[in-house]
Amino acid sequence: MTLIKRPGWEIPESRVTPEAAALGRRSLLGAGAGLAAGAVFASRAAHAATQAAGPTATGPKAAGPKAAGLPPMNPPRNMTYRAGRALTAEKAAETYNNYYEFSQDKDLWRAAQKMTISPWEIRIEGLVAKPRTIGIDDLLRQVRLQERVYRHRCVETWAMTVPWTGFPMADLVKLADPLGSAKYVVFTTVEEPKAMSGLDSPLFPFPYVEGVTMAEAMNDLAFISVGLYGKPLPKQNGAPVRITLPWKYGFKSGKAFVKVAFTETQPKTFWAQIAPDEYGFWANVNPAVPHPRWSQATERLIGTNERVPTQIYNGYGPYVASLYAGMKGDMLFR
Ligand SMILES: Nc1nc2c(c(=O)[nH]1)N[C@H]1C(S)=C(S)[C@@H](COP(=O)(O)O)O[C@H]1N2
Ligand SMILES: [Mo]
Repeated sequence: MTLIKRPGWEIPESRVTPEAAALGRRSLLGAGAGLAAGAVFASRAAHAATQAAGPTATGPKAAGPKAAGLPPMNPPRNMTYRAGRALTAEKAAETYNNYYEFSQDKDLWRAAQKMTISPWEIRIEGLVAKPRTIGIDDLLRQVRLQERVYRHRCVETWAMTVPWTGFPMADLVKLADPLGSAKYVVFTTVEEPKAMSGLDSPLFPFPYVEGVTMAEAMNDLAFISVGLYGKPLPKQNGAPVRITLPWKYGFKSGKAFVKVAFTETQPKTFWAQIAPDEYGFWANVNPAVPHPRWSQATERLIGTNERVPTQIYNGYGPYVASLYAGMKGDMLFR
C-alpha cells in the first residue's frame, strides 16, 4: 500500500469527512429509510429501545454462541461508569459505522460480513519479556469479562451510548508483560484484502494503527471489547476484538486488532499520518477545540438525531483528566 502524503487540506473533503458527505443521507435515515437494513434487526431494535443506560436497564440478553470453555458475552454490568443518557438503539449502532477498510460509507455493515474472524490470533511484540502469539479463545480464558455502558464520540460529531462486553486494557498489558522501557502500546488492525475493498484506496496508509501511552492503557477506563449488547461483537463493530477508549474520539478505538506492540517512541498512527492537524495522537474529546473544519461543541446522537452539548473528555474527566495534568488546550487534542 503506497502512502500518498499530502496535507489535509489537499484531500478532497468527501474523502476525510464522511460526516459532511453523509449529511443528505442522514436525513433520509431519520425519515426511516434506514429500516431497509432489514427485518433481522427489528426485534433487537425494539428490545434495545426499551433499555435505558441505568441500573434498572439490564433486560433480557442472548448469550453468544457456546464454545468450549469460553465465557458468556452477557456478564454482569460494571455500574462504576454511568453513561448518563439512554442507550442507543442497537440497530442504529450496528448499521451506522466507520470502518475504512470496507468503505467510507456508513452503511458498510453488509460488506463487513465477508470478513473472516475465526481463527483469530494476536501477536504480542516489541518491548516485552517474551514476544508471542495468542489465540483469541486462549486470551478470553485468561480474563474476566464485564459489561460497560460507555458513551462513544466520533470526531465527525455523531455519538452513541452502548453496552460493551470486554475487559480492562490493563489486563491485556499485564498479560503481555512489557519491559520497563515501554512507553506506548500500539495496536495494528487486520488487513484482509479479499474481504476489504477499502484497502485498495491509495489515500489511506493501511494497516490501521492506533496507540496510547502506557499510563492511558493502564487507566481503568481503557477497555478491550469482544461483545456488544450482550452478544459477540458484530463484524462491522470490530469483531472479534477491538479497542474502546470512551474519552477519546472514536478513531483511536481500532477495530479487529491483530498486533499489540510495546514501543519507546510515539507511533505514527493512521489518521495522524493522513492529517495530523485534524486527527492528532491525543484526540481527547474537547468541545472547546474545534476541528479545523467544524465545531466540536455539540454532538448528534445516532438513532434519535438529538443534538446535545459535547463534554470535555466525553464526560469522563473525573477518571482521566489527571493523565493530562500540565497539558493545555489544543495539546489535549493534538
Ligand atoms: N480498523 C478500523 N477501526 C476503526 C475505524 C476504521 O476505519 N478502521 N474507524 C474508527 C472510527 S472513526 C470510529 S468513530 C469507530 C466507530 O465504531 P463503531 O462503528 O463500532 O461505532 O471505529 C474506529 N475504529
Ligand atoms: Mo470516528
